[in-house]
Amino acid sequence: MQQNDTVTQLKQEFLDSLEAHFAVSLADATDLQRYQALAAVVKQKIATKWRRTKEDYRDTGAKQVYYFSIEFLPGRYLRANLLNLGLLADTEQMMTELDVDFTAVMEAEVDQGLGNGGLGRLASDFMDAMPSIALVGNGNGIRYRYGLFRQAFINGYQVEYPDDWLKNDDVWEVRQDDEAQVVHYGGNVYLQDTPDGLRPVYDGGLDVLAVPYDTGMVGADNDVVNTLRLWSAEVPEGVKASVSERSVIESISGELYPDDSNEEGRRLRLRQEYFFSSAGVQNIIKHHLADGYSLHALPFQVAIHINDTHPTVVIPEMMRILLDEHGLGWEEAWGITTRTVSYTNHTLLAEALERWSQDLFAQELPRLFQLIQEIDRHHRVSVASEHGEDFAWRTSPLQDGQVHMARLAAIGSHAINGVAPLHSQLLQDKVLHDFYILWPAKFSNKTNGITHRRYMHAANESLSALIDTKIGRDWRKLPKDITKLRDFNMDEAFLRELAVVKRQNKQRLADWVSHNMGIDINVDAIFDVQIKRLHAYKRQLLHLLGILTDYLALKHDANAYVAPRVHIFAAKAAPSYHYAKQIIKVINEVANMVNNDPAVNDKMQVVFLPNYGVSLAELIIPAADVSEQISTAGKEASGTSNMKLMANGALQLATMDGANIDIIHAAGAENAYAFGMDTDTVYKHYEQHDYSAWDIYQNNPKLHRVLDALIDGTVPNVQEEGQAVFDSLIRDNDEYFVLGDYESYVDTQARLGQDYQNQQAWTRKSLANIAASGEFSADYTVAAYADEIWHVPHNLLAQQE
Ligand code: 26W
Repeated sequence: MQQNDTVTQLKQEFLDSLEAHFAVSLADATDLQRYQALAAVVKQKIATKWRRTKEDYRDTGAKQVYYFSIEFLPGRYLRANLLNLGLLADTEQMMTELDVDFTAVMEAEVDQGLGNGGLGRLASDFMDAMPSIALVGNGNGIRYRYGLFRQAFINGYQVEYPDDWLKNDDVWEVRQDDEAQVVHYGGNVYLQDTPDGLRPVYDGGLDVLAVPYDTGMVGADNDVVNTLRLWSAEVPEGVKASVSERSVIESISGELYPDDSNEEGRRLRLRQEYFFSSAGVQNIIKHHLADGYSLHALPFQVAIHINDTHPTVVIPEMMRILLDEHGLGWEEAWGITTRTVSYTNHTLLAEALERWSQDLFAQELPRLFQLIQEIDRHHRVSVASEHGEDFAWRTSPLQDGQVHMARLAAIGSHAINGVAPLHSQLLQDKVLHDFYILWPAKFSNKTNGITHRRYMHAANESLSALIDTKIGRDWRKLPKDITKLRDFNMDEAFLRELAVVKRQNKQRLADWVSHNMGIDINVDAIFDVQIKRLHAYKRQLLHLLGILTDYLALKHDANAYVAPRVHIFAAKAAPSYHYAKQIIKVINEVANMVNNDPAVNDKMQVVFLPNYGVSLAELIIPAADVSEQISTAGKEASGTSNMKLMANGALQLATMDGANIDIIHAAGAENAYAFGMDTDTVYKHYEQHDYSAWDIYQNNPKLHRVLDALIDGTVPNVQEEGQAVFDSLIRDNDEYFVLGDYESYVDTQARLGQDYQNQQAWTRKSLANIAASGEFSADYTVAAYADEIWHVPHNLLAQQE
């Protein structure tokens, strides 16, 4: 069909849909109605491919991958779906012809935020990559009634509001009542001798109905549409539940656990973990048997991947189903389970490794607890003879009154991976070293990836179009082909065009900031960006100390040179993470101070954009000049904003941590700004206890002055918070070595500021980053999981014109 015909047809479908759904004309329709009407048209186009994909999977008996994740962070679907359907340009043209503000229409869609940060967004990037490389893979998670809280600042303090994302209904989901599963909690369980062996008898407890809502995951330029299945908790039909019993049940899918920090677990969280794990596994096995396969064929037909340890109860749940419901023996059930399940670790922070109190666990999931005791016993017996009692004890899932989920995941799966080379190495050498001794072949690395489609092709259309003019469109299907761009790094006209695109994106962000925050930022300045969850180890504080350093220099030293910068922060702090919230307050007060000081604010501005999420990321990332990735070395498993920012031409200011290392390697060290202690140095300090924040403070007058500014009234309105920051750095000896990396950070920033003044040389470095970003495509990441862990076919070239 000619493009014009497509546009004409789309227009008709859109106008018809508006009338059918809302009985309005285009002129009278609100943006929300326009969005919903257009989404309905798009959903229809997805539906046919979706039905065919499902039928095809069933008819061919293809092996299915199920990605179990307690978080998915899809953001908005409309633009991404249009892009993948090949209809984005036509829709834009249609909207222009209709004189409709398409951006406003897209912004009427709620940003679906059923995740905290990197882990959840990675899951959604994988949901985009799987169908795009024709991989048979589905998501399995929770349909939280409320997503991650919406963040606002009042007086510089974070306040949290509920994220009522279903207020206008979700256009994309389909409720599947006939697929509902019952999930059982609590009560007592006894083992009874029957002719078939020991069988559990349940007494009391709580039955919860898990109802799935499915959303089509649209492949890019192909006919594949996979399924993301999110479960919602309801009272089972026929059960008479009081109002309070009803709310206990519904709370299981009530809200996302808003914490990816080191906070203690809660009963509800455990219930959530079991909820989607049990519903998912029950449903998978039900279909497997209905399709005529034997349970022994499960590992050949199904791969269950657990995204961090939150779905680890999948392991004892599978054992329960195989043993109790189907009468298999322990060894055969264990073989089937471990060959089906694989596990990715996403954190090196000891306090973030999940552990549950055994008492709580046994109360909530009594049968699973028995099975974990049995897993524990088998493990000890098989390990102790060769490795000794102490080793067996150290690696046991049950120890010190707790259930150790990472141990259970490592024992009960056939593959364990980290998410960047350094992280995977540290897992082997430190965090999971004992398990590496036991089963070295289980371990591998799968470096994270991102979807260029959302973060580049859709969010930065002008950059993508400019690249097309140089190297054609093949790179959009094979992201590594973007290296061809390197041939143009001496093409001065092209470098100028790249700079123009960057400037337009900066202007777009500046307009947003002006409109939403009332601050006019300088688009000629360096846009220095740090966007990620607020956490001590990510060291937003180091960035802040750098800002204060520049500020004090400009105030007190007439000869100071500071390259003009706009410092851009966006971050949510876990509601219970008091220290992170104090840091937010301090950053906001420093921002106020700087932005309202005419003596400095032609040289520096600081903006903290509220309510960071996927949509805001799509706006900020194309506008970034500098990507701050400054975690303490050895703490950030991978990072993924680092990849998104490099793909959009930002240069990294980075520690040698996580995937920063690989990004610097890919782009070339001369095209990035590495600084700070490496992992070995950090570990040595921890081991030798020889780090003294006090000494650094005493011996560095510049730093001394900066830290004092937090407590001597220089920064206004932060009496308590400034003191808290000061105390954590000095009195508590700076757990994350902020002061240890300070000098190196400040020097590197100064060098970067100088370099930026040569626009052409800077743009050339920017180009080097863009051109090296292809290898960080999630398409390759997922393909590697498929080849080496899931053993399912895929086709990286499944995207045809
Ligand atoms: C107990 C609460 C909780 C919830 C989530 C603890 C820990 C988590 C996750 C494991 C935290 C997380 O999102 N990790 C991030 O995963 C990304 C994707 O692999 C990595 O890029 C980030 O480096 C890592 O911090």
